[in-house]
Amino acid sequence: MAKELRIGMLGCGFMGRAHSNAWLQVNHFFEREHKPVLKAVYGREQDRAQLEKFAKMWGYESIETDWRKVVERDDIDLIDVCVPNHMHHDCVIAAAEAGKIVVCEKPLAMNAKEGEAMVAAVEKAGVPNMVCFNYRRVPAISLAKQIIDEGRIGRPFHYRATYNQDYTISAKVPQGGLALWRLDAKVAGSGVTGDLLSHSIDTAEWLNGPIVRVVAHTETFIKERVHAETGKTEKVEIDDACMFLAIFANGSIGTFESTRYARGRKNYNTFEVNGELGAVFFDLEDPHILQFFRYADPKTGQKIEDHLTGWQRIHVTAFEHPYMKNWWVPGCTIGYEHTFINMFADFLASLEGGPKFQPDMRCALRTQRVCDAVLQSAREKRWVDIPPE
Ligand code: SOE
Repeated sequence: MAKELRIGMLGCGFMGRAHSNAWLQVNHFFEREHKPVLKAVYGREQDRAQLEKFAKMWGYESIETDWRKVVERDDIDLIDVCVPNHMHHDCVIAAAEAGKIVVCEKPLAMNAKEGEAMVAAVEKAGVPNMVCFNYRRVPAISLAKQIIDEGRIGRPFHYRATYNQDYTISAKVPQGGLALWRLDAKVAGSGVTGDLLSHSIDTAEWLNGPIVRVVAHTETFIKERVHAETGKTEKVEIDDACMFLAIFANGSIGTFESTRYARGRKNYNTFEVNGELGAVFFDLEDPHILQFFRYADPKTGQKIEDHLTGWQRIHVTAFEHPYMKNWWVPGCTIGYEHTFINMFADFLASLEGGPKFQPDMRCALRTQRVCDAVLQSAREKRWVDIPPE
């Protein structure tokens, strides 16, 4: 029986597009009882032209320039928070208090203190909630999770993650404004740590369990940039690059590297996990491939015959692979936008009595705590422990 799920979208930028597309597409590929309806979208008065264009392109029934009005409307069931990070806290708490289902873009918040208040609000209200770490729903990453959970790499020793881009190398790139708020610490909270490493940390903890200790170094290469909104040259307060070492609860050790100054790298989100029996490697710039190295059979302990040992490139497009039976025929790839569709399909399934959706806000708070510990470590130049939940 179809059930309307009336969406109130907060934000009309890059993530507003990715989410709107996913809400519109999800019923075309996944059988779900809920039918998303794009009811209203919020954007700032000063961005009205963009807001109107956005509403028209995606088919929103109405626009609002005061986000609280969207939250208060009783013809809306779900608030989707795609505004910049400094607004997540207020929007999520208001939405929870209004009894709405709450979806929030990553990272959860500006810091863990804000995140704690958000988790308390959604849990007090008892509303379904989720945070959009969309990369868990890349089929090849889900397959890596399956392979690890099946014991096929055995005891893990090393976890190695990178998340590198190159779009801020020029000193002429301004900070702030609709397009570049991620460079403005007052709006983003942090630089690559919150924006990019939060993805790597979410994936790492999902695949390899909790991180318990970190030591980090951050760098800001360009110290001042023009602010797009004030027109003035202002100090850059974000981390342009961050590297940290991590110790996992399972005894394995990790390295994490992220920068927006890796000339040539656009969205180079990679991980490799090396275990006793095998290894997996993934690169988001080659998203439909999972590399798998098999050293020994996990059930028998028997070593793979020498002449067959080697890295296997698995083209993750078969019906048997995660999510792929809902898409095309084997061999036909899917892309970035589909990760959001897969994610909302899982979230709708959880609303309909399916498995509990993860990451919810409580889970994303852990990622936030690791990010905070990384930044604290870089500031204080020492190892920092991450408190257990
Ligand atoms: C930044 O460039 C960014 O858009 C992140 O904010 C996204 O979360 C990431 O998926 C792609 O890169």
